[in-house]
Amino acid sequence: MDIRAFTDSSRLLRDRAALTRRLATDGYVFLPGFLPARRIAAVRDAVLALAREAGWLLPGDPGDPHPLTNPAAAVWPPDPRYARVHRQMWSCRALHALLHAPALLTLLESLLGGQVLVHPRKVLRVVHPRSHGAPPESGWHQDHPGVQGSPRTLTVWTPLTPVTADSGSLCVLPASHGHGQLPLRLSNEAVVGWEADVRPSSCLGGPLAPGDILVLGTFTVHRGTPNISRSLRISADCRYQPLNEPINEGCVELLGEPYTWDEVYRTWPRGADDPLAYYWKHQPVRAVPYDAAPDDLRDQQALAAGRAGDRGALRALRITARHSTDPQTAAEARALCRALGTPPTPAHGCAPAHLPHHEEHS
Ligand SMILES: O=C(O)CCC(=O)C(=O)O
Repeated sequence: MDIRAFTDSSRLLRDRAALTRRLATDGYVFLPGFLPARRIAAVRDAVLALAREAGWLLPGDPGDPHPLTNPAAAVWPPDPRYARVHRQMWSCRALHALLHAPALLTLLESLLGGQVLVHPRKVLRVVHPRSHGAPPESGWHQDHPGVQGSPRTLTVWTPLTPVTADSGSLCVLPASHGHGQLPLRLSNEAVVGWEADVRPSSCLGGPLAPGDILVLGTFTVHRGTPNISRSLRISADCRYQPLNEPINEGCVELLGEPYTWDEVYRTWPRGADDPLAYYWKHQPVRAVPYDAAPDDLRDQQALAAGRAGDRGALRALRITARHSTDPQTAAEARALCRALGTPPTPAHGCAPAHLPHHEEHS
């Protein structure tokens, strides 16, 4: 795959109409050094301290942004030991505060042309080296089928550790947002078992520094690439949408998680009195139920491929077996896994099929 550099749009920060036009044309804007390195370092150091405490890192300089990981301690979702550490990392107040940075809010307000709702459920991705057995990354995807809510939603993705040739990163297909929701194909190489049915020969990517941000539309096709280094790749992402448009309740509430917002806030110095705690309760938020139709379609696609003996459906079938809300569909997915010679145990890194953005290396 030919990987070309993102176009630097910093010059357009002085001309917000031109920046908005560029986003509309390219489906993304890249703004190097937009966030203060000091704030990024504070989040990264907090995450790395928890990784160190959990034994995920080999002994070394605590200030090193690329500490080596400890292969002997490698655990993945759905292992509860992974979930416990990731939850502590994700709960860090500094992570949530970073994604509410005033400069970001001003930028998003100008790109969206009005008041912005910051999605409460932020995403922290801690991607372990592939060589230690880490699960696959998100394949090519659009955020909209999982995120739902406003079709004008924008994603901000920002690296907390330097992105190098080996760390892997976010790759983007420019101008891929203009055809609405794309069909999906089954893929054992994508964490959720499916990816957008695209076969690009080139994409945008390459080295990024902490503080750089990528802003993507919710239909812009992108993917995570493998971490072939020996350290963690850590990044954060968050979605922003017009305040007056509906939001999927799964992007607000911690649905499917074994913990509550109250428990998260208990770890913050000011607890639920923190101005960021339940901030959305003071806004006119219109939360709507998640629409499971895209998942049902994917489950049926996986079952049909499984019945036809397609081993390319295995990851999707294991995810369907674990997450389908229809017991008959889940039972058939289990039976098909066995028939294809694989136990229907949860695929490592497996996550709700519909939420590539909450995938669990996240
Ligand atoms: O950071 C990654 O590895 C993938 C990010 C992603 O897929 C997303 O933001 O939707």
